[in-house]
Amino acid sequence: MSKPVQVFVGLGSNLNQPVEQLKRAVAALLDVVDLNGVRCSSFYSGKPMGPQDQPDYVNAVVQLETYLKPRPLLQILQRIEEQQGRIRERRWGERTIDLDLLLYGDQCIDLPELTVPHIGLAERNFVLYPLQEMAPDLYIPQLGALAQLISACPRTDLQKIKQT
Ligand code: A4P
Ligand code: MG
Repeated sequence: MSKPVQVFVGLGSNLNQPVEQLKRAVAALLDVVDLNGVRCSSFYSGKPMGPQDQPDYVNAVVQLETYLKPRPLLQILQRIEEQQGRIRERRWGERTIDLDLLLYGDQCIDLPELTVPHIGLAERNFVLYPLQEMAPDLYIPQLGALAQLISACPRTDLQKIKQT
C-alpha cells in the first residue's frame, strides 16, 4: 500500500464553551477509523479576525494521517461541524466549530468546494503558530517555509491556553 498522506486541520470556535467544542471535535476525529495518528496542538485564544462584535476565539491545529482522498475527508470534517450544531451565517462570523482542511500532503487543490492550502493561511496567526508547534520544519505548497511565514505574521494577542 502507498504511504498515507499527512494532513493538518484547523479548529476554531467562539460560541458555546469553545474549549469544550474543540475537545469534542478532537474526540470525534480520534473516533474516525480512517484517520490515524491524530494529535492536537495546544489551544490558543485570540481576538476575532473580521467583525469585532463577536466573542474571542479558541483555535488549534490537528495533525493526522490518512489514505482518504480530499473530498471524503472534507465530508468527514463537515459532518463533525454539523454534529456540533454549526450553522453558517455571516462571513467570518461566530461559530460553534469550524474545521478547515489546511494542508493535504504537499498537494494544491482547487475545486469548487475545496481550496488547499486553505485560503488566508499565510495571514492567520491562529493557524501558523499552532502549526509551528506541530511541525516547525513544514514547507507549505505555493507559500513557502512555515518559519518564513511566521516571521512575517505577528503573534499580537494570540495566547496559549493553559490546560489542566
Ligand atoms: N472550503 C473550501 N476550501 C476549504 C478547506 N480547505 N477547508 C469550502 C474547509 N472548507 C473549505 O466553509 C464554506 C465552504 O468552504 C465550505 O462549504 C467548503 O466547501 P465555511 O466553514 O462555512 O466557511 P469558511 O470558509 O470557514 O469561511 P468563513 O466561515 O467565512 O471564514 P473563515 O475563513 O473560516 O474564518 N478569528 C479567529 N481569531 N479565529 C478563527 O478561527 N475564524 C473565522 C472564520 C473568522 N475569525 C476568526 C476565526
Ligand atoms: Mg471553514
